[in-house]
Amino acid sequence: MPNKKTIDTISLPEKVLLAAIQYKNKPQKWPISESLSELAELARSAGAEPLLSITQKLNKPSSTYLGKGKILEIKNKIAQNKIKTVIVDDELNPSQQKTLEDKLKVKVIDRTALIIDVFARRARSKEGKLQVDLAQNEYLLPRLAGQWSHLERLGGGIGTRGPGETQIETDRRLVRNKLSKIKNEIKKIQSQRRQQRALRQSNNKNSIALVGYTNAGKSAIFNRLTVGNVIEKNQLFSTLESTTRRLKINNQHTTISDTVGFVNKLPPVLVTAFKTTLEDASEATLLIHVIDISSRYAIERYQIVNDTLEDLNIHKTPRILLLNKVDLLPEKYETINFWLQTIKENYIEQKTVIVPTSALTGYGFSKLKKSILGKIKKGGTY
Ligand SMILES: Nc1nc2c(ncn2[C@@H]2O[C@H](COP(=O)(O)OP(=O)(O)OP(=O)(O)O)[C@@H](O)[C@H]2O)c(=O)[nH]1
Ligand SMILES: [Mg+2]
Repeated sequence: MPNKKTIDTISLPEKVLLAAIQYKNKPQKWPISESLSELAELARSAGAEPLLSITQKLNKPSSTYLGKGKILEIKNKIAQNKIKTVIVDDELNPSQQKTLEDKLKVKVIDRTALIIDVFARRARSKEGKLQVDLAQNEYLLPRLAGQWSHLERLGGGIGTRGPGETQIETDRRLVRNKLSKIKNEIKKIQSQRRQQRALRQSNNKNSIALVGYTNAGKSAIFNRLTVGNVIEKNQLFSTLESTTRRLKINNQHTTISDTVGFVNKLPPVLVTAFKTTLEDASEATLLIHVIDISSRYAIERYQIVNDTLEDLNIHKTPRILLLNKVDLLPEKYETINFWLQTIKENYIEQKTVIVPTSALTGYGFSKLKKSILGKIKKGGTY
């Protein structure tokens, strides 16, 4: 029989409520239900138990993110369901977050902090941990200022000087010092990585990177192509650090890198912090964009990845599109043809090579290898 002490020390998942705005005038990538179910998945990945979700139709977020009535409704739900934390589906500014916490009397986390938290849980290597640390501190810095901004806004005077300001300055200085230390360490790792890459490039001029939405199957494709052993798991952000292996197809040599996945509203602080890791994609001469074709929102995710590649300024790198997980499609061939047609007609340039694959069964891999060879030859640099 476990004694009471043992029971007390078992940490139960934190019960959370999810809140989102359904924007009336802003076109959204997908229905609010899908955005919320992704937020719930992220929350579960961070060890929380999403119990309820609440949405409100608004033109834009208010100074308290949601309207007064909704906040009252949330307050009641918090009391009824012993909710410990509210997670909102957008990035909050520091004052919105503070006001919401004051009103709700529970912790309020935004989508950005949640994604950073998931990354923090997944980071294993020194590089991964440093990059997450960088993102966390970059996220914190403006919010430290925000914590005191209500005093600053009062325009000084009694009660707004002294400890408050000194505290902000001390906190800011500490965070800035930490940031510069992390950046220096990252620079060292970056220069080692660059040397390794330069060495690889001196042996052969071509390199491939797998890119795509998180959980699309990049690592599974990588493992099957290279007999690699990177983690492939049915969870968001399994891969944080990129891995590069040699790839030999019909006596042609190249290298291939597995990279970190993307997600809707990927926080810019993470994109910046993961620049070193993403360099393998930036430097690649061929991108293999992996799409989970079994997802209802495959097209939307494809577009989100495209937008992120554009942000990284690598959208013009030659590309092969993989329609992965075809084994999960109900009527395989008909659905593949439908997709091929839809994508070709609406979304991509006609000359883009599209290959349906299954990393599970190996379907499409000989076509994939041929396509890689085709790109290698066409590219001329290979
Ligand atoms: N049925 C099926 N499952 C697949 C296929 N490819 C990958 N999976 C599964 O999908 C899940 C995610 O695969 P990963 O390879 O980890 O995905 P990823 O794109 O690397 O994900 P992150 O590293 O999190 O960005 C795993 O459970 C895989 O086994 C496929 O072709 N068919
Ligand atoms: Mg992966």
